[in-house]
Amino acid sequence: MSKFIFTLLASLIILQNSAMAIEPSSHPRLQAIVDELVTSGLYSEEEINQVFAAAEFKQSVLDAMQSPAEYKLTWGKYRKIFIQDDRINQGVDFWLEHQAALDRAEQEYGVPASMIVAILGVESKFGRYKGKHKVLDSLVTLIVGFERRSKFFASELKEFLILTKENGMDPTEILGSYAGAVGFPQFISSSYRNYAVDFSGDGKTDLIDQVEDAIGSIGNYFVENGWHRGEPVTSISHAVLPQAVKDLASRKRKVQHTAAELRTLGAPVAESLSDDERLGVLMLNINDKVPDETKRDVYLVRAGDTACQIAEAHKVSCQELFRVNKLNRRGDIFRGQRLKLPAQALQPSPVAEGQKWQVSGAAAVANSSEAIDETREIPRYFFTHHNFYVITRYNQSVLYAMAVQDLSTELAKTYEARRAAPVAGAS
Ligand SMILES: [Ca+2]
Repeated sequence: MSKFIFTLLASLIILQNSAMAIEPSSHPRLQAIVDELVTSGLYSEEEINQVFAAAEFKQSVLDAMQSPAEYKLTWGKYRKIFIQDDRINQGVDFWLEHQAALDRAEQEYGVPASMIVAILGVESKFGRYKGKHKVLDSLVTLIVGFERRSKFFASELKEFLILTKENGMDPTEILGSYAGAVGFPQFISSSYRNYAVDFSGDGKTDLIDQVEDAIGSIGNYFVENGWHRGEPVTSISHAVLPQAVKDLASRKRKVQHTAAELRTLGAPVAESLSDDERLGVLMLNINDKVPDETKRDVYLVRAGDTACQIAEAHKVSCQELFRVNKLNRRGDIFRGQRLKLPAQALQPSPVAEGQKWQVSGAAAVANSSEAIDETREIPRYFFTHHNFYVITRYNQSVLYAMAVQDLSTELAKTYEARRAAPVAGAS
């Protein structure tokens, strides 16, 4: 049997079993990591073989990868996961409990305590959900089974193996998300190595068990990604704006307009902002789709789909779908592949009354049975500031950034109210 056929068969066997050991030699990217770490002297051959002997392919990881919340939920549902009393109250408890570290991080990094708490709330519910997947299994599975991002996850696996070695952690035991993010702030390995800090000062940088390190590391992450101390995230939430300003609304992940330009169009930009301050305009509205710039234009291929059927269903030409996705002439696609949809498929269509917010464009299914949050029915226009886009460095979705910002605002309100209120039972 040729080596190629053998490798192919081995891969197929691996893919058919939900949990099974993986040989590094079964995949060139795994073998490259082994070679590099052994050559560099960081791992002995025996040591790295022991690590890989413990790695298992997990179908559950691939399944989870196919349906992250930003794809499958409407903005209304997505927001509700995070903006709810339970999470807000736990967040304020967390804030009061770790007040000193949060104050220190706010001072040192200029990132408000409410923002750090909000990130922890969205990422792990303040450390309650740090992930149940073995990071080693997740990363190996994604390298072997998630072709589109195999290269990225291979890079993360290498970082993970260096990270654990440098920090004296057992790489076969660390738990995290299905995508390999760990600890209170759910850092992936490259972020851990680049941005984590020892904020507790005990000589260890531990995002899994040391909450103080997690708090400081989020502050540092934000600063390293361009956070501007003292600046707002979003400024107004406004339903009535001149049409010319509304027309500027986009979900591009950058600040595109100067305050002067917006003022000329009649936008109520805060007087405190100088003319050269750069802002984005973001709109969230129940009657329009709420496409996410990074994720909206995607169709998840199901078993039995053909490229041209997908094109037809989305009213674009076969040719255009091939071109945008760089498909070969046969239009080969595979189950689980994310196909980009060309621009003409993304024009907002008339929306039936009662239809929900839609997140992911054509891939989202309207759900009219769910009760609509009345307070969110009016269009919300925001001026987004530079700091808003720093949040999208943490997670590329503008919906994520908006959920974090909304949670941060709610946390700050409840925190102030709790501090102002007399302690229950005190006389
Ligand atoms: Ca520490």
